[in-house]
Amino acid sequence: MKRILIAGAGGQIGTELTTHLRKIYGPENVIAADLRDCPTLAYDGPFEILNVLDREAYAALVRGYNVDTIFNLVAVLSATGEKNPQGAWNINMGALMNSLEIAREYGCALFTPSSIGAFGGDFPRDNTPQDVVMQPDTIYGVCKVTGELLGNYYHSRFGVDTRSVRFPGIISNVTMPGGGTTDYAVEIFYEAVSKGHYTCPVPADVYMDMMYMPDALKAIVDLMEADPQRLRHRNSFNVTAMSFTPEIIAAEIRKHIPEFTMDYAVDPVKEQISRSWPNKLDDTCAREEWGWSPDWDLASMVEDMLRAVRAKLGKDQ
Ligand code: AKB
Repeated sequence: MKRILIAGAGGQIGTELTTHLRKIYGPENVIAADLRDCPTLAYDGPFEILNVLDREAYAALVRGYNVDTIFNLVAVLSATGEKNPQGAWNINMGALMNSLEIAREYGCALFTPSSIGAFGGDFPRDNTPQDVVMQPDTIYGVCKVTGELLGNYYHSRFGVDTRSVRFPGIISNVTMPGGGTTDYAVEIFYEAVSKGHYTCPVPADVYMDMMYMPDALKAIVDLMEADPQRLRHRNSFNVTAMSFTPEIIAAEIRKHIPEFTMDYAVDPVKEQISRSWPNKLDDTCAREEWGWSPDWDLASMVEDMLRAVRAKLGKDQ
């Protein structure tokens, strides 16, 4: 990776990935692009307004900056996708097809995240294997499975260096996630610090895989820098760092904020989605093929999130 374009850089992963990659590869070599203006991303490196559905404009950026690696982070997430499935398909698949075609034409490597949302149907919920039948119940999942297949197809058919991980819920304290089923695991910190109370939209007993942002950034860089000879899989690797229910994360927060309370107003869409996903992934293939290993567990993540959110909300005195 020498000249990098991050499409959808203004989102939850993109804002922190831009900063992270600029530290490693040099600010001038990481071009952030988003549909909306993002002044913080323009501060220390190139930023461009880009509608990824406009293939000509997208290709012109790749040509103009002599890009060799594309990160396609444009996605309508699981819960929002169910409000307008056709719109979600058009955006998610339009962004992916343009990214694949441009990567093919200009010889770029391409990273597009997949998700635990790619799973669904009848599959082992515990220690979900890397290779299993995937029959997702959401349009988001349908897009992710299609994206995985297309990524592998473009690799085998055209030799495009496509790579991907199936991200769990990403927990971070810089940019809020939006429209996902796992968003509760971020919102809970802001509500715990500001109000001491959270009303959770996901049922108390549902386990989902989660990961703290520093591990997500590490996974992306380690996979993209991995020796291709070692990769038996490409699109997409199971990765996880922790798995918990709303009750378990609330109990962990209570170790730091004993008066914290939580009740439930379960969103039926989020309930149905979350119950259709794995409880916990088996990420052995990622560990064996490119050395994946997370640094953060539930206890260390909660401690660090509370410190960061308290500072952000001015509640750290
Ligand atoms: C969502 O909840 O839709 C995302 C995801 C797990 O892909 N955070």
